[in-house]
Amino acid sequence: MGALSSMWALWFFKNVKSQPWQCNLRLVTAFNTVEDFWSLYTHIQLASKLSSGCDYSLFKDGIEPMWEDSRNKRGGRWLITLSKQQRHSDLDSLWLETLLCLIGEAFDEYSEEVCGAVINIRAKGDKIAIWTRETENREAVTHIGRVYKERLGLSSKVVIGYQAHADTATKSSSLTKNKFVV
Ligand code: MGP
Repeated sequence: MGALSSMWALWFFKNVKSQPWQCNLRLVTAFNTVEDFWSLYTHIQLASKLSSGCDYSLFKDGIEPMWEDSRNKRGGRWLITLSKQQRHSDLDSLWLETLLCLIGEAFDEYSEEVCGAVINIRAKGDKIAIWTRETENREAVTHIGRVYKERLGLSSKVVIGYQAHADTATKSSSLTKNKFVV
């Protein structure tokens, strides 16, 4: 079996508006081998087939996919925002590449800064993000951003931003300021 460096947990979120956000979040399963990753990936719905309001999250085992977790609360995310059209053309391949970056620990000595990744299926435009532990670790954050952008094959003309969860959680408008861009 191809052992992974970390144990990973897949979570599913389904928006039931009558319930508090955290009650809609469910742990699906955890795995730590390449084979178990692929059998899970081929068994579940493609992200593009989920209904609006749903999320998948893949996080290191023991880290809950929420701002409040002690391993997330000082951190932030590299956010990829997609157009509505990209759900059909790009979403599934960008998400799979994101998952492979995570389980393959693609960020060199900074992979330990990675907490997980989230995909939000939304009518207004889907989002994919990698969450990291500590916004103040500038070198780690920017390295992860540069590698991630390259792995996704994004053009150098595309700019992606990193936002602190503390800012996202307290924002009053729909725009959170970027702490870093690559
Ligand atoms: P969202 O699901 O991350 O994005 O947050 P969406 O639906 O695109 O909305 P937008 O505001 O980014 O345009 C939606 C809402 O879910 C947030 O405003 C919070 O109320 C709640 N929520 C999301 N996250 C990731 C968390 C979290 O980590 N903790 C808590 N307590 N609530 C969260």
